Amino acid sequence: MKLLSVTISCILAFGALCFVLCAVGAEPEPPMWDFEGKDGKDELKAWSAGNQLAELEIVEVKDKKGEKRSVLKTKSLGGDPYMYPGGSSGVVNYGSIDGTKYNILYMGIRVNIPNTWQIYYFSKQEQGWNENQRQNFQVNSVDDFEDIEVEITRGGWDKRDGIRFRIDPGTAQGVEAEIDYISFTGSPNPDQAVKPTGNIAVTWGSLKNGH
Ligand SMILES: [Ca+2]
Repeated sequence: MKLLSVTISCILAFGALCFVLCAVGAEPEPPMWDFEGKDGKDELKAWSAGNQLAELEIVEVKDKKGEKRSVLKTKSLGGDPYMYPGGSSGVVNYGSIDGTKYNILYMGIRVNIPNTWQIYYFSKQEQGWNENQRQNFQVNSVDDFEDIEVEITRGGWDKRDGIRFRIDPGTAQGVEAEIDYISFTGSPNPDQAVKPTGNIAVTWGSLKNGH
């Protein structure tokens, strides 16, 4: 009888150990927002329009093909607009991002004027919203929504973790931005995907060099 109870105890202990290891090993998915449905509107309540931005709102618009898209809409009111997805500069409601695994920012965007946008970030290795942890990228999608892919390397994003971020939708006044989604794992609606026109290699080169 004692042997049986020892055996059961061992099995239970082993099971508990496996459970703990699984929990520790489970990696959080990086955050993704597509601004669809009621969840999208609820989610937006957590966001902060940190500086020089018209109110963040979710609206339904049509793309060039006439397809409906639910988008985050805002407008820059100065040369340094920024917003914190899923929180504020101090707290966010998503698990921090591992830059060694997720170093490409995917966004579906339509704008009224081409402009330079920025991503700033905060990491475990460098706990400040420093200029070093900033990457610029060009958004030119005036005619229709485009799926932008930005490989983030500046400041060592791709070697850092514990990351949270902010988006600066433009670096000038008067940029009207319609953002269909923000993701680090690709477009949530690949059937709608419209790649940037022109030579992709050139586009990528300009993105990578757009520091
Ligand atoms: Ca959307």
